[in-house]
Amino acid sequence: MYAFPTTSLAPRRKQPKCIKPPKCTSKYDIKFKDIAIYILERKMGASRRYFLMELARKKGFRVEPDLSEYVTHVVSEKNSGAEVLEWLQAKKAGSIPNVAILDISWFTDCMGAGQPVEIERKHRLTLQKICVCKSPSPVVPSRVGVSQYACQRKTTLDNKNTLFTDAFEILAENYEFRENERSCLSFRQAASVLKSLTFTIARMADVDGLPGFGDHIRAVMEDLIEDGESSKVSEVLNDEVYRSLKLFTTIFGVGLRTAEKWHRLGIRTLEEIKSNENLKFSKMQIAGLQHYEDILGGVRKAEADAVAMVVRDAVWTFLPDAVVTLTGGFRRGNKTGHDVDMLITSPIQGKEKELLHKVINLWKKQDLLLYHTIHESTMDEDNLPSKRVNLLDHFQKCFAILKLNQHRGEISSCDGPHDSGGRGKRIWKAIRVDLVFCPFEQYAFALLGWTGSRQFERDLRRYASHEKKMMIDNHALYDKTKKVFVKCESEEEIFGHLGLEYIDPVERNA
Ligand code: DCT
Ligand code: MG
Repeated sequence: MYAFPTTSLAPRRKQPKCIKPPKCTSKYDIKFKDIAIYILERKMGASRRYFLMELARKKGFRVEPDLSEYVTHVVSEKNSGAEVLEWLQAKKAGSIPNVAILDISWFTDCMGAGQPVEIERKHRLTLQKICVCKSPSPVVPSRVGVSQYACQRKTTLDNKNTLFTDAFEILAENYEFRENERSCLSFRQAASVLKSLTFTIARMADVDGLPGFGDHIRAVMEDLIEDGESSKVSEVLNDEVYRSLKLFTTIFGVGLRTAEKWHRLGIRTLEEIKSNENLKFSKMQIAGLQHYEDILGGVRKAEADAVAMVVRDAVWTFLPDAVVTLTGGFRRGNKTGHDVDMLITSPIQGKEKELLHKVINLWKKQDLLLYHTIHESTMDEDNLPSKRVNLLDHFQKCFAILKLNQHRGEISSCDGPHDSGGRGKRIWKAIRVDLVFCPFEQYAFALLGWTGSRQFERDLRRYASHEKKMMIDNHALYDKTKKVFVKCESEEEIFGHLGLEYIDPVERNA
Protein backbone atom coordinates (compact mmCIF):
# COMPACT_ATOMS: atom_id res chain seq x y z
CA MET A 1 0.00 0.00 0.00
CA TYR A 2 2.84 2.34 0.80
CA ALA A 3 5.12 1.03 -1.94
CA PHE A 4 6.91 3.58 -4.08
CA PRO A 5 9.82 3.33 -6.49
CA THR A 6 13.08 3.00 -4.65
CA THR A 7 14.75 5.95 -6.33
CA SER A 8 12.72 8.54 -4.43
CA LEU A 9 13.19 6.93 -1.09
CA ALA A 10 16.46 8.02 0.35
CA PRO A 11 16.14 11.04 2.61
CA ARG A 12 17.04 14.21 0.80
CA ARG A 13 20.72 14.65 1.23
CA LYS A 14 23.67 15.01 -0.99
CA GLN A 15 24.01 11.49 -2.33
CA PRO A 16 27.43 9.95 -1.92
CA LYS A 17 28.91 9.33 -5.34
CA CYS A 18 28.65 5.69 -4.73
CA ILE A 19 27.67 3.61 -1.73
CA LYS A 20 30.44 1.20 -0.97
CA PRO A 21 29.61 -2.43 -0.38
CA PRO A 22 28.67 -3.12 3.23
CA LYS A 23 31.54 -3.79 5.58
CA CYS A 24 29.93 -6.94 6.78
CA THR A 25 29.22 -8.97 3.67
CA SER A 26 25.71 -10.30 3.87
CA LYS A 27 24.81 -13.71 2.54
CA TYR A 28 21.78 -12.13 0.85
CA ASP A 29 21.79 -10.04 -2.31
CA ILE A 30 21.19 -6.33 -1.84
CA LYS A 31 18.23 -5.24 -3.93
CA PHE A 32 17.89 -1.68 -2.72
CA LYS A 33 21.29 -0.12 -3.10
CA ASP A 34 20.29 3.52 -2.48
CA ILE A 35 19.70 3.14 1.18
CA ALA A 36 21.55 1.72 4.16
CA ILE A 37 19.68 1.09 7.40
CA TYR A 38 21.08 1.17 10.89
CA ILE A 39 18.92 -0.27 13.69
CA LEU A 40 19.42 1.16 17.15
CA GLU A 41 19.78 -1.47 19.86
CA ARG A 42 18.81 0.96 22.64
CA LYS A 43 15.48 -0.10 24.29
CA MET A 44 15.21 -2.89 21.75
CA GLY A 45 17.71 -5.46 22.87
CA ALA A 46 20.37 -7.31 20.94
CA SER A 47 18.35 -10.38 19.99
CA ARG A 48 15.41 -8.45 18.57
CA ARG A 49 17.79 -6.14 16.74
CA TYR A 50 19.59 -9.12 15.25
CA PHE A 51 16.28 -10.66 14.20
CA LEU A 52 15.16 -7.45 12.48
CA MET A 53 18.52 -7.02 10.75
CA GLU A 54 18.38 -10.55 9.38
CA LEU A 55 14.78 -10.09 8.29
CA ALA A 56 15.62 -6.93 6.36
CA ARG A 57 18.70 -8.50 4.79
CA LYS A 58 16.67 -11.48 3.64
CA LYS A 59 14.34 -9.05 1.92
CA GLY A 60 17.21 -7.42 0.06
CA PHE A 61 17.87 -4.41 2.28
CA ARG A 62 21.33 -3.20 3.14
CA VAL A 63 21.65 -3.14 6.91
CA GLU A 64 24.79 -1.74 8.48
CA PRO A 65 26.00 -3.41 11.68
CA ASP A 66 27.75 -0.21 12.79
CA LEU A 67 26.95 3.44 12.52
CA SER A 68 28.93 4.72 9.60
CA GLU A 69 28.93 7.45 7.00
CA TYR A 70 27.04 5.12 4.65
CA VAL A 71 23.98 4.96 6.86
CA THR A 72 20.99 6.79 5.40
CA HIS A 73 18.20 5.63 7.73
CA VAL A 74 18.45 5.21 11.50
CA VAL A 75 15.56 3.18 12.84
CA SER A 76 14.65 2.89 16.51
CA GLU A 77 11.85 1.58 18.66
CA LYS A 78 10.32 3.30 21.70
CA ASN A 79 12.86 6.15 21.54
CA SER A 80 12.03 9.80 21.02
CA GLY A 81 13.84 11.78 18.34
CA ALA A 82 15.64 13.68 21.09
CA GLU A 83 16.85 10.45 22.65
CA VAL A 84 18.13 9.13 19.34
CA LEU A 85 19.88 12.38 18.56
CA GLU A 86 21.50 12.43 21.97
CA TRP A 87 22.70 8.88 21.41
CA LEU A 88 24.04 9.74 17.94
CA GLN A 89 25.89 12.72 19.36
CA ALA A 90 27.43 10.58 22.08
CA LYS A 91 28.68 8.35 19.30
CA LYS A 92 30.09 11.47 17.66
CA ALA A 93 27.75 10.74 14.81
CA GLY A 94 25.36 13.59 15.35
CA SER A 95 26.90 15.33 12.44
CA ILE A 96 25.93 12.73 9.86
CA PRO A 97 24.18 15.01 7.41
CA ASN A 98 20.48 14.50 6.77
CA VAL A 99 20.29 10.99 8.05
CA ALA A 100 16.63 10.10 8.52
CA ILE A 101 15.73 9.37 12.13
CA LEU A 102 12.78 7.05 11.94
CA ASP A 103 10.36 5.11 14.06
CA ILE A 104 10.24 1.34 13.68
CA SER A 105 6.88 1.75 11.88
CA TRP A 106 8.75 2.83 8.74
CA PHE A 107 10.82 -0.33 8.94
CA THR A 108 7.76 -2.57 9.43
CA ASP A 109 6.00 -0.86 6.53
CA CYS A 110 9.04 -1.65 4.39
CA MET A 111 9.05 -5.27 5.51
CA GLY A 112 5.34 -5.53 4.76
CA ALA A 113 5.77 -3.99 1.31
CA GLY A 114 8.90 -6.02 0.56
CA GLN A 115 10.66 -2.83 -0.53
CA PRO A 116 11.50 0.60 0.85
CA VAL A 117 8.45 2.79 1.30
CA GLU A 118 8.20 6.55 1.16
CA ILE A 119 8.90 8.25 4.46
CA GLU A 120 5.70 9.76 5.78
CA ARG A 121 5.25 12.21 8.61
CA LYS A 122 4.10 9.46 10.95
CA HIS A 123 7.41 7.65 10.41
CA ARG A 124 9.66 10.52 11.46
CA LEU A 125 10.71 10.95 15.04
CA THR A 126 10.28 14.58 15.99
CA LEU A 127 12.93 16.17 18.12
CA GLN A 128 10.55 18.11 20.39
CA LYS A 129 8.38 15.29 21.63
CA ILE A 130 9.56 12.85 24.23
CA CYS A 131 7.67 10.01 22.60
CA VAL A 132 6.04 9.76 19.20
CA CYS A 133 3.21 7.50 20.21
CA LYS A 134 -0.07 8.75 21.64
CA SER A 135 -0.12 5.98 24.19
CA PRO A 136 3.03 3.94 24.16
CA SER A 137 2.56 0.20 24.04
CA PRO A 138 3.72 -1.30 27.31
CA VAL A 139 5.49 -4.21 25.67
CA VAL A 140 7.87 -4.04 22.73
CA PRO A 141 5.62 -4.82 19.77
CA SER A 142 7.08 -7.68 17.80
CA ARG A 143 4.81 -7.43 14.79
CA VAL A 144 7.59 -7.79 12.26
CA GLY A 145 7.75 -11.28 10.84
CA VAL A 146 4.27 -12.34 12.02
CA SER A 147 3.32 -15.12 9.63
CA GLN A 148 0.09 -15.11 7.65
CA TYR A 149 -0.32 -18.77 8.69
CA ALA A 150 -1.64 -19.61 12.16
CA CYS A 151 0.48 -22.78 12.12
CA GLN A 152 3.56 -20.55 12.17
CA ARG A 153 2.34 -18.48 15.09
CA LYS A 154 2.09 -19.38 18.75
CA THR A 155 -1.31 -18.45 20.12
CA THR A 156 -1.99 -19.05 23.78
CA LEU A 157 -5.26 -18.29 25.55
CA ASP A 158 -3.74 -15.04 26.83
CA ASN A 159 -5.45 -12.83 24.26
CA LYS A 160 -4.24 -9.25 24.73
CA ASN A 161 -6.58 -7.82 22.10
CA THR A 162 -10.08 -8.95 23.08
CA LEU A 163 -11.48 -5.49 22.33
CA PHE A 164 -10.71 -6.08 18.66
CA THR A 165 -11.09 -9.85 18.41
CA ASP A 166 -14.55 -9.87 20.04
CA ALA A 167 -15.70 -7.24 17.56
CA PHE A 168 -14.16 -9.13 14.62
CA GLU A 169 -15.84 -12.41 15.68
CA ILE A 170 -19.26 -10.71 15.64
CA LEU A 171 -18.66 -9.16 12.22
CA ALA A 172 -17.28 -12.46 10.87
CA GLU A 173 -20.30 -14.36 12.14
CA ASN A 174 -22.62 -11.84 10.52
CA TYR A 175 -20.77 -12.29 7.21
CA GLU A 176 -21.07 -16.04 7.65
CA PHE A 177 -24.83 -15.68 8.06
CA ARG A 178 -24.93 -13.48 4.95
CA GLU A 179 -22.77 -16.06 3.13
CA ASN A 180 -20.07 -13.51 2.40
CA GLU A 181 -17.27 -16.03 2.83
CA ARG A 182 -14.48 -13.70 1.86
CA SER A 183 -15.19 -10.99 4.41
CA CYS A 184 -15.94 -13.63 7.02
CA LEU A 185 -12.52 -15.19 6.50
CA SER A 186 -10.74 -11.82 6.46
CA PHE A 187 -12.13 -10.88 9.87
CA ARG A 188 -11.47 -14.36 11.31
CA GLN A 189 -7.92 -14.24 9.95
CA ALA A 190 -7.29 -10.77 11.39
CA ALA A 191 -8.71 -11.82 14.78
CA SER A 192 -6.46 -14.84 14.71
CA VAL A 193 -3.36 -12.71 14.03
CA LEU A 194 -4.25 -10.35 16.90
CA LYS A 195 -4.72 -13.28 19.28
CA SER A 196 -1.11 -14.28 18.69
CA LEU A 197 0.33 -10.88 19.66
CA THR A 198 2.16 -10.47 22.94
CA PHE A 199 1.13 -6.82 23.20
CA THR A 200 -2.09 -4.82 23.07
CA ILE A 201 -2.75 -2.73 20.01
CA ALA A 202 -2.84 0.87 21.21
CA ARG A 203 -2.66 2.80 17.94
CA MET A 204 -3.07 2.08 14.26
CA ALA A 205 0.67 2.08 13.62
CA ASP A 206 0.84 -1.04 15.77
CA VAL A 207 -0.81 -3.12 13.04
CA ASP A 208 1.59 -1.96 10.35
CA GLY A 209 3.45 -4.95 9.01
CA LEU A 210 0.84 -7.45 10.22
CA PRO A 211 -0.60 -9.69 7.49
CA GLY A 212 -4.21 -9.24 6.37
CA PHE A 213 -5.15 -5.82 7.69
CA GLY A 214 -6.97 -4.15 4.83
CA ASP A 215 -8.89 -0.87 4.84
CA HIS A 216 -12.16 -2.49 5.92
CA ILE A 217 -10.59 -4.02 9.01
CA ARG A 218 -8.55 -0.93 9.80
CA ALA A 219 -11.70 1.23 9.73
CA VAL A 220 -13.27 -0.94 12.44
CA MET A 221 -10.07 -0.80 14.49
CA GLU A 222 -9.85 2.96 14.20
CA ASP A 223 -13.35 3.24 15.65
CA LEU A 224 -12.44 0.94 18.50
CA ILE A 225 -9.25 2.82 19.28
CA GLU A 226 -10.95 6.23 19.13
CA ASP A 227 -14.28 5.47 20.80
CA GLY A 228 -13.85 2.09 22.49
CA GLU A 229 -16.66 0.74 20.33
CA SER A 230 -17.50 0.15 16.69
CA SER A 231 -20.61 1.50 15.00
CA LYS A 232 -20.50 -1.45 12.58
CA VAL A 233 -20.59 -3.93 15.43
CA SER A 234 -23.47 -2.07 17.13
CA GLU A 235 -25.36 -2.13 13.85
CA VAL A 236 -24.92 -5.90 13.55
CA LEU A 237 -25.91 -6.52 17.17
CA ASN A 238 -29.12 -4.55 16.62
CA ASP A 239 -29.88 -6.20 13.31
CA GLU A 240 -33.00 -8.37 13.44
CA VAL A 241 -31.75 -10.99 10.97
CA TYR A 242 -28.44 -11.38 12.84
CA ARG A 243 -30.22 -11.68 16.18
CA SER A 244 -32.62 -14.36 14.90
CA LEU A 245 -29.95 -16.41 13.15
CA LYS A 246 -27.64 -16.14 16.15
CA LEU A 247 -30.36 -17.31 18.52
CA PHE A 248 -31.68 -20.14 16.34
CA THR A 249 -28.27 -21.58 15.43
CA THR A 250 -27.40 -21.96 19.11
CA ILE A 251 -29.96 -24.80 19.15
CA PHE A 252 -28.21 -28.14 18.63
CA GLY A 253 -29.30 -29.48 15.22
CA VAL A 254 -30.30 -26.11 13.73
CA GLY A 255 -28.22 -24.94 10.79
CA LEU A 256 -28.29 -21.74 8.79
CA ARG A 257 -30.98 -22.92 6.34
CA THR A 258 -33.48 -23.80 9.07
CA ALA A 259 -32.71 -20.61 10.98
CA GLU A 260 -33.34 -18.52 7.86
CA LYS A 261 -36.61 -20.35 7.19
CA TRP A 262 -37.85 -19.70 10.71
CA HIS A 263 -36.90 -16.04 10.47
CA ARG A 264 -38.77 -15.73 7.16
CA LEU A 265 -41.83 -17.22 8.87
CA GLY A 266 -41.72 -14.29 11.30
CA ILE A 267 -40.44 -16.34 14.26
CA ARG A 268 -38.19 -14.38 16.61
CA THR A 269 -38.00 -16.18 19.96
CA LEU A 270 -37.44 -19.67 21.36
CA GLU A 271 -40.95 -19.63 22.81
CA GLU A 272 -42.37 -18.96 19.35
CA ILE A 273 -40.40 -21.92 18.00
CA LYS A 274 -41.57 -24.27 20.73
CA SER A 275 -45.22 -23.21 20.50
CA ASN A 276 -45.48 -23.19 16.69
CA GLU A 277 -47.51 -26.25 15.76
CA ASN A 278 -46.69 -26.02 12.06
CA LEU A 279 -42.97 -26.52 12.48
CA LYS A 280 -41.54 -29.99 11.96
CA PHE A 281 -38.42 -30.77 13.98
CA SER A 282 -35.73 -33.40 13.42
CA LYS A 283 -34.90 -35.71 16.34
CA MET A 284 -31.68 -33.76 16.80
CA GLN A 285 -33.57 -30.48 17.04
CA ILE A 286 -36.07 -31.93 19.51
CA ALA A 287 -33.15 -32.97 21.73
CA GLY A 288 -31.52 -29.58 21.17
CA LEU A 289 -34.65 -27.74 22.32
CA GLN A 290 -35.23 -30.11 25.22
CA HIS A 291 -31.71 -29.58 26.60
CA TYR A 292 -31.25 -26.05 25.30
CA GLU A 293 -30.23 -24.39 28.55
CA ASP A 294 -27.79 -27.07 29.64
CA ILE A 295 -26.08 -27.09 26.26
CA LEU A 296 -26.00 -23.29 25.98
CA GLY A 297 -24.39 -23.13 29.44
CA GLY A 298 -21.38 -24.99 28.02
CA VAL A 299 -19.04 -27.51 29.59
CA ARG A 300 -16.46 -26.84 32.30
CA LYS A 301 -13.06 -28.58 32.32
CA ALA A 302 -13.97 -30.70 35.39
CA GLU A 303 -17.11 -31.83 33.58
CA ALA A 304 -15.12 -32.63 30.44
CA ASP A 305 -12.70 -34.73 32.52
CA ALA A 306 -15.63 -36.57 34.08
CA VAL A 307 -17.12 -37.27 30.64
CA ALA A 308 -13.71 -38.48 29.44
CA MET A 309 -13.64 -40.97 32.33
CA VAL A 310 -17.09 -42.28 31.45
CA VAL A 311 -16.06 -42.71 27.82
CA ARG A 312 -12.86 -44.51 28.90
CA ASP A 313 -14.75 -46.80 31.28
CA ALA A 314 -17.17 -47.80 28.54
CA VAL A 315 -14.53 -48.23 25.83
CA TRP A 316 -12.13 -50.16 28.09
CA THR A 317 -14.93 -52.56 29.07
CA PHE A 318 -14.70 -53.90 25.54
CA LEU A 319 -11.12 -53.10 24.58
CA PRO A 320 -8.68 -52.42 27.43
CA ASP A 321 -5.89 -51.45 25.01
CA ALA A 322 -7.87 -48.70 23.31
CA VAL A 323 -6.41 -45.20 23.30
CA VAL A 324 -9.02 -42.63 24.38
CA THR A 325 -8.02 -38.97 24.13
CA LEU A 326 -9.75 -35.73 25.06
CA THR A 327 -9.26 -33.40 22.08
CA GLY A 328 -10.86 -30.14 20.83
CA GLY A 329 -10.68 -26.96 22.87
CA PHE A 330 -9.98 -28.77 26.15
CA ARG A 331 -6.74 -30.22 24.75
CA ARG A 332 -5.77 -26.63 23.91
CA GLY A 333 -6.14 -25.74 27.60
CA ASN A 334 -9.60 -24.16 27.48
CA LYS A 335 -11.42 -24.00 30.81
CA THR A 336 -14.82 -24.16 29.08
CA GLY A 337 -16.17 -25.48 25.79
CA HIS A 338 -19.40 -26.13 23.94
CA ASP A 339 -18.86 -29.89 23.80
CA VAL A 340 -16.47 -32.72 24.71
CA ASP A 341 -14.51 -34.12 21.75
CA MET A 342 -13.13 -37.64 22.23
CA LEU A 343 -10.82 -39.47 19.83
CA ILE A 344 -10.63 -43.25 20.09
CA THR A 345 -8.29 -45.73 18.42
CA SER A 346 -6.83 -49.18 18.93
CA PRO A 347 -3.28 -50.43 18.40
CA ILE A 348 -4.83 -53.74 17.35
CA GLN A 349 -5.70 -53.12 13.74
CA GLY A 350 -9.39 -52.68 13.01
CA LYS A 351 -10.53 -53.29 16.60
CA GLU A 352 -11.83 -49.73 16.94
CA LYS A 353 -14.50 -50.53 14.35
CA GLU A 354 -16.40 -52.75 16.80
CA LEU A 355 -16.43 -50.29 19.63
CA LEU A 356 -19.02 -47.62 18.97
CA HIS A 357 -22.10 -49.84 18.80
CA LYS A 358 -21.04 -51.74 21.92
CA VAL A 359 -20.52 -48.49 23.83
CA ILE A 360 -23.88 -47.13 22.71
CA ASN A 361 -25.66 -50.33 23.81
CA LEU A 362 -23.96 -50.16 27.20
CA TRP A 363 -24.96 -46.53 27.71
CA LYS A 364 -28.52 -47.31 26.66
CA LYS A 365 -28.66 -50.01 29.34
CA GLN A 366 -27.20 -47.59 31.85
CA ASP A 367 -29.73 -44.98 30.76
CA LEU A 368 -27.03 -42.41 30.06
CA LEU A 369 -27.96 -41.42 26.54
CA LEU A 370 -30.23 -38.45 26.03
CA TYR A 371 -29.60 -38.37 22.29
CA HIS A 372 -27.22 -39.86 19.77
CA THR A 373 -26.70 -40.08 16.05
CA ILE A 374 -24.10 -42.28 14.36
CA HIS A 375 -22.22 -41.50 11.16
CA GLU A 376 -20.60 -44.64 9.85
CA SER A 377 -17.11 -44.43 8.38
CA THR A 378 -16.93 -43.53 4.71
CA MET A 379 -13.46 -45.03 4.26
CA ASP A 380 -12.76 -47.96 1.96
CA GLU A 381 -11.71 -51.38 3.23
CA ASP A 382 -8.05 -50.31 3.08
CA ASN A 383 -8.78 -47.17 5.12
CA LEU A 384 -8.45 -44.80 2.19
CA PRO A 385 -11.04 -42.03 2.16
CA SER A 386 -13.81 -42.81 -0.28
CA LYS A 387 -15.06 -40.21 -2.73
CA ARG A 388 -18.30 -39.82 -0.80
CA VAL A 389 -18.46 -36.50 0.93
CA ASN A 390 -18.77 -36.48 4.68
CA LEU A 391 -18.66 -34.04 7.55
CA LEU A 392 -15.13 -32.79 8.23
CA ASP A 393 -13.57 -36.26 7.69
CA HIS A 394 -14.42 -39.89 6.90
CA PHE A 395 -14.15 -41.42 10.37
CA GLN A 396 -16.94 -43.26 12.14
CA LYS A 397 -18.39 -40.83 14.68
CA CYS A 398 -21.21 -40.25 17.07
CA PHE A 399 -22.80 -36.95 18.09
CA ALA A 400 -24.42 -37.46 21.46
CA ILE A 401 -25.95 -35.79 24.47
CA LEU A 402 -25.04 -37.58 27.71
CA LYS A 403 -26.19 -37.19 31.28
CA LEU A 404 -23.61 -35.93 33.74
CA ASN A 405 -24.14 -36.19 37.47
CA GLN A 406 -23.07 -32.77 38.67
CA HIS A 407 -22.59 -33.69 42.32
CA ARG A 408 -20.45 -36.73 41.84
CA GLY A 409 -18.76 -35.27 38.77
CA GLU A 410 -19.65 -38.24 36.62
CA ILE A 411 -22.37 -39.41 34.29
CA SER A 412 -25.18 -40.84 36.32
CA SER A 413 -28.03 -43.15 35.55
CA CYS A 414 -30.07 -41.32 38.21
CA ASP A 415 -32.70 -39.60 36.20
CA GLY A 416 -34.14 -36.39 37.53
CA PRO A 417 -37.21 -34.58 36.31
CA HIS A 418 -36.69 -33.05 32.87
CA ASP A 419 -36.62 -29.39 31.99
CA SER A 420 -37.68 -26.31 33.81
CA GLY A 421 -40.44 -27.82 35.99
CA GLY A 422 -38.16 -30.00 38.04
CA ARG A 423 -34.87 -28.28 37.42
CA GLY A 424 -34.24 -27.63 41.08
CA LYS A 425 -34.25 -31.34 41.88
CA ARG A 426 -32.42 -32.50 38.81
CA ILE A 427 -28.99 -33.90 39.62
CA TRP A 428 -27.68 -34.33 36.12
CA LYS A 429 -26.63 -32.01 33.34
CA ALA A 430 -26.96 -32.63 29.62
CA ILE A 431 -23.55 -32.53 27.89
CA ARG A 432 -22.79 -32.55 24.18
CA VAL A 433 -20.21 -35.22 23.33
CA ASP A 434 -18.55 -36.07 20.00
CA LEU A 435 -16.93 -39.51 19.69
CA VAL A 436 -14.57 -40.12 16.78
CA PHE A 437 -13.08 -43.55 15.95
CA CYS A 438 -9.97 -43.68 13.79
CA PRO A 439 -7.55 -46.37 12.53
CA PHE A 440 -4.30 -46.45 14.51
CA GLU A 441 -2.08 -45.42 11.58
CA GLN A 442 -4.16 -42.26 11.11
CA TYR A 443 -4.25 -41.35 14.80
CA ALA A 444 -1.63 -38.55 14.62
CA PHE A 445 -3.52 -36.83 11.78
CA ALA A 446 -6.88 -37.28 13.48
CA LEU A 447 -5.46 -35.93 16.74
CA LEU A 448 -3.97 -32.90 15.02
CA GLY A 449 -7.22 -32.27 13.11
CA TRP A 450 -9.55 -32.67 16.09
CA THR A 451 -7.41 -30.56 18.40
CA GLY A 452 -8.04 -27.41 16.35
CA SER A 453 -8.52 -24.56 16.55
CA ARG A 454 -10.51 -24.33 13.34
CA GLN A 455 -8.39 -21.39 12.19
CA PHE A 456 -5.22 -23.31 13.02
CA GLU A 457 -6.41 -26.31 10.97
CA ARG A 458 -7.48 -24.12 8.10
CA ASP A 459 -4.09 -22.41 7.94
CA LEU A 460 -2.24 -25.72 8.31
CA ARG A 461 -3.96 -27.02 5.18
CA ARG A 462 -3.40 -23.73 3.36
CA TYR A 463 0.27 -23.67 4.39
CA ALA A 464 0.83 -27.29 3.31
CA SER A 465 -0.65 -26.71 -0.11
CA HIS A 466 0.65 -23.19 -0.85
CA GLU A 467 4.10 -23.42 0.69
CA LYS A 468 5.00 -27.12 0.54
CA LYS A 469 3.01 -28.62 -2.34
CA MET A 470 1.55 -31.09 0.14
CA MET A 471 -1.97 -31.95 1.20
CA ILE A 472 -2.98 -32.61 4.78
CA ASP A 473 -6.31 -33.65 6.24
CA ASN A 474 -7.49 -35.65 9.24
CA HIS A 475 -6.36 -38.88 7.54
CA ALA A 476 -3.01 -38.33 5.88
CA LEU A 477 -0.20 -36.14 4.57
CA TYR A 478 0.40 -36.35 0.82
CA ASP A 479 3.49 -35.05 -0.97
CA LYS A 480 2.30 -33.89 -4.41
CA THR A 481 5.83 -33.55 -5.80
CA LYS A 482 6.96 -37.03 -4.82
CA LYS A 483 3.42 -38.42 -5.20
CA VAL A 484 3.66 -40.34 -1.93
CA PHE A 485 1.78 -40.47 1.37
CA VAL A 486 4.10 -39.51 4.23
CA LYS A 487 3.76 -41.81 7.25
CA CYS A 488 3.63 -40.02 10.60
CA GLU A 489 3.21 -41.53 14.04
CA SER A 490 3.04 -38.32 16.02
CA GLU A 491 2.03 -34.69 15.67
CA GLU A 492 5.73 -33.75 16.03
CA GLU A 493 6.53 -35.83 12.94
CA ILE A 494 3.77 -34.13 10.94
CA PHE A 495 5.08 -30.67 11.84
CA GLY A 496 8.58 -31.87 10.99
CA HIS A 497 7.61 -33.16 7.54
CA LEU A 498 5.88 -29.85 6.84
CA GLY A 499 9.04 -27.96 7.81
CA LEU A 500 7.23 -26.34 10.73
CA GLU A 501 8.40 -25.70 14.25
CA TYR A 502 6.30 -27.87 16.59
CA ILE A 503 3.46 -25.93 18.16
CA ASP A 504 2.11 -27.24 21.44
CA PRO A 505 -1.70 -27.70 21.62
CA VAL A 506 -1.98 -24.86 24.16
CA GLU A 507 -0.37 -22.59 21.58
CA ARG A 508 -2.85 -23.52 18.82
CA ASN A 509 -5.61 -21.21 20.03
CA ALA A 510 -5.56 -19.25 16.79
N1 DCT B 1 -12.76 -28.81 13.41
C1 DCT B 1 -12.28 -28.32 12.22
N2 DCT B 1 -13.15 -27.88 11.27
C2 DCT B 1 -14.48 -27.93 11.51
C3 DCT B 1 -14.96 -28.41 12.72
C4 DCT B 1 -14.08 -28.85 13.68
O1 DCT B 1 -11.08 -28.28 11.98
N3 DCT B 1 -15.31 -27.50 10.55
C5 DCT B 1 -11.80 -29.29 14.40
C6 DCT B 1 -11.18 -28.15 15.16
C7 DCT B 1 -11.63 -28.30 16.54
C8 DCT B 1 -12.19 -29.69 16.65
O2 DCT B 1 -12.44 -30.12 15.34
C9 DCT B 1 -13.41 -29.77 17.52
O3 DCT B 1 -14.42 -28.89 17.03
P1 DCT B 1 -15.31 -28.04 18.00
O4 DCT B 1 -15.75 -28.83 19.15
O5 DCT B 1 -16.36 -27.40 17.17
O6 DCT B 1 -14.31 -26.89 18.44
P2 DCT B 1 -13.54 -26.64 19.77
O7 DCT B 1 -12.28 -26.00 19.40
O8 DCT B 1 -13.48 -27.86 20.59
O9 DCT B 1 -14.42 -25.55 20.47
P3 DCT B 1 -15.52 -25.68 21.60
O10 DCT B 1 -14.83 -25.39 22.85
O11 DCT B 1 -16.53 -24.65 21.26
O12 DCT B 1 -16.06 -27.06 21.55
MG1 MG C 1 -15.20 -28.96 21.16
